[in-house]
Amino acid sequence: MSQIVDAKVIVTAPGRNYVTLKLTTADGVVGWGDATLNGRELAVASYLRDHVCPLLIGRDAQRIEDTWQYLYKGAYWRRGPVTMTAIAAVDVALWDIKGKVAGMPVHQLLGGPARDGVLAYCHATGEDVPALLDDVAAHLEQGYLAIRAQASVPGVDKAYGVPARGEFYEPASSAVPEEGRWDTESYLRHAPEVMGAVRERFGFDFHLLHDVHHRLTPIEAARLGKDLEEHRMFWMEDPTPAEDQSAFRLIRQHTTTPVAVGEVFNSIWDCQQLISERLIDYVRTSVSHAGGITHLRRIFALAELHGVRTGCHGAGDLSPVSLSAALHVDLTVPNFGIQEYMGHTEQTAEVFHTGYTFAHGYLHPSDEPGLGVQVDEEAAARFPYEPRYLPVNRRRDGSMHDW
Ligand code: KDG
Ligand code: MG
Repeated sequence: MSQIVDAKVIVTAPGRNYVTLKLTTADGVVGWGDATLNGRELAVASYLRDHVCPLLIGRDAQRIEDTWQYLYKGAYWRRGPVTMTAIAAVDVALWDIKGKVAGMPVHQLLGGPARDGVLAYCHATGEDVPALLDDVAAHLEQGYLAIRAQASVPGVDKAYGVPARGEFYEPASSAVPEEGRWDTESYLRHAPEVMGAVRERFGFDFHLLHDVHHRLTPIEAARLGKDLEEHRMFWMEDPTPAEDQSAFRLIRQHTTTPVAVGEVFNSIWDCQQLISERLIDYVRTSVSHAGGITHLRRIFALAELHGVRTGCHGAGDLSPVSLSAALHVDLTVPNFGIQEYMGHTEQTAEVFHTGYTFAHGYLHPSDEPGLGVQVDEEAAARFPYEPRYLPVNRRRDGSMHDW
């Protein structure tokens, strides 16, 4: 028995807000978990501080599954992003502790590597097509084998995924949500042209991905999927709002462009129909928003049964603790597909010290015991929390649209 003697929540903003859970055992072993929920950070911090941390003191740190069930079933109010992000932070911190106690990296505890490296996709962006093509060229030069391409859309201000030239993309940028304009018809005309320009210039010897970010109706998404077929996409991500699982059947009936969804999912119940009816090709749930390593593996096992592959969300608002944990899982699951790798800012790296590496298109988790990540608490204290919200979108007539 290795008792948890301390549970501490750290809120810090090195470049952006992150919530981190630190668990300490009676033997002095420390485990880290990511509890960041973009734009709703303090809700998870409070859930942990006020309702979870007091329950952890005195529990056996080795009993990961039991603690997961205790927090999930014990809350009575099940699922939801706040609850599942909090449970994820505890779960990941306990896997970190178990690895450190065993003297093994977490991927060894999960069965050991099932592949040599984790295929990663990066983000290439441009305010116009020539700028995007320059960015794709730069990423190919860096060795990436898979690239997500996003460009500005005529008539749409602040297109998703496109930063100002030379800046790191950070959509949660202001103390009240910024408002953008959205134009579906313009996007549907423009997006296939952009992907065509990328293929025309660079050919087909790398994977090309695109994120629709939940903005289309099923029939619009079906049309986009058909228009993208000639460009042989690796996937079309989040074509429609993700909570409507049966919408994906309509998309499926019309196009062979592979479909990925899942970054807003927080439990297996969000994707049960999508997976069991084979309505998607990739499930993109994350370690930190879907109940931690324990629950993510359950989702991925269900996906394996139905021929669906994985594609862990890895945006910058998931902390390096979360990315480290995802890489350990990615290395071990048989139905792994791809891992998003957006990277983090230099300020973030001052607080989170990681051991994962990138080479020739593949990420490699750390071989240190546990997750292989350290959090510098003194550095964290230098970056106080600031309220930052994700933007919202309005259509031309002023009505709300999905962001
Ligand atoms: O917090 C929201 C981001 O994580 C999301 O907008 C990023 O869509 C995203 C992606 O695919 O990385
Ligand atoms: Mg996305």
